Amino acid sequence: MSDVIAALVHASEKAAKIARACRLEESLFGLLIEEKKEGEKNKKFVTDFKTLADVLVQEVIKHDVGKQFPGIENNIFGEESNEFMNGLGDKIHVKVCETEQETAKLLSKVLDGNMEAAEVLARSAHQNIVIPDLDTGKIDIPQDRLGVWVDPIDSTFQYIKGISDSKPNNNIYSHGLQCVTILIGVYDLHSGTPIMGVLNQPFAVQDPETQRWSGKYYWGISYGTTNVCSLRPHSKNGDVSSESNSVSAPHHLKKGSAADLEEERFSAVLSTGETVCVQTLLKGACGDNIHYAAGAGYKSLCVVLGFVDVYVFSEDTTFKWDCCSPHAILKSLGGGMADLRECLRRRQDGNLEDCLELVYNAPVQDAKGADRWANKGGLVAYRSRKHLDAVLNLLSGISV
Ligand code: 2IP
Ligand code: CA
Repeated sequence: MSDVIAALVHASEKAAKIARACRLEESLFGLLIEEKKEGEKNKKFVTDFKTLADVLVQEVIKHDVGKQFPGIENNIFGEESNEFMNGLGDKIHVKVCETEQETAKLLSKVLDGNMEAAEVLARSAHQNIVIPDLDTGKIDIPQDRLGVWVDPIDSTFQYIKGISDSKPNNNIYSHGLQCVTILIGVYDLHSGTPIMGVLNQPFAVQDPETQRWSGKYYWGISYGTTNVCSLRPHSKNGDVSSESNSVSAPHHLKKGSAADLEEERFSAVLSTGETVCVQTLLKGACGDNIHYAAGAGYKSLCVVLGFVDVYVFSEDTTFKWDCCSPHAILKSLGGGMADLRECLRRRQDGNLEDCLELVYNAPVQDAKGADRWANKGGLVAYRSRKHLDAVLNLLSGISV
């Protein structure tokens, strides 16, 4: 099964290349933007966008992973539908075809006959990519238990805006291309628990001379008693992961009255869409250690990398595809992603220990479109249980 994570990392790297290729060419990028249909709209944005890059990335992931593990493609789900409308009003189902030429021909229909652009995209969809060995060890997970959530491009808004000169504060980018992520999460179809995640940041570092972007990726597996994460085994060789590890060193606190107080303190990253009430409570507890950032995937990454202790969101505008991948990675690191409201409800009923983690196999009843897969109760992403408890203590009074 370690082959599955390698296939997912491989697919995410190809996806990242496509995402970068689409941004490189301004005119091409302009061509790719299309409004979402009513049922698919994330209600938070007045204007939300579906891009061909988004759809193509999702189809590439389906195609490549399905080719290696036949059957799995039927259990790969995502935010995007592959139906696309071109300028002439023709409905086209975007997919990766057998050959590069066939894919180019299909894409040219979406691009109103722009064969040059279609060929560039088809080339990136069919390109060969080599990734280093992942060093996962041997893990056996029955393939027919696996479901996959894909968010081909999270933070589409930042992707479309394309700001490249945003500056980080305490390692955290509040906006900009750095907040864009590609999320591939695997879960158990029966229990709904997350098992593996790949989180790819296609625009992680920009070369100041060439202006070219390079990406980073992170993965984790949490299955039974096995927990493996890219941030651990690779911590000594100076690669992506060791750099992230160096900033994520946990601070160990001594027990005692002052230390207990310290334990209540934590740092958090929030959405700018967070409610005033929750923001006020968190500001009171975290002081200056409150940050704001775009992208559900990117905020989760800030927790994965230890830039902050928690990502709290009390609203219902994140979805299963936003969370499955980072959730699996956090789980592999000893943390998780809890359903905020359900945890608070259980506490109010006197069950202090009983927390509900997000699950990925159950749609919201009576909901339609994207809302079927919304995280209705909000979320808390955390690396350590004590930080989850601190958040729940703090928010125990909000209405559930
Ligand atoms: C969005 C994206 C937004 C996020 C929202 C997600 O996904 O991650 O940035 O809002 O919850 O659903 P916020 O940045 O306020 O957390 P997408 O970009 O794929 O629509
Ligand atoms: Ca998303």
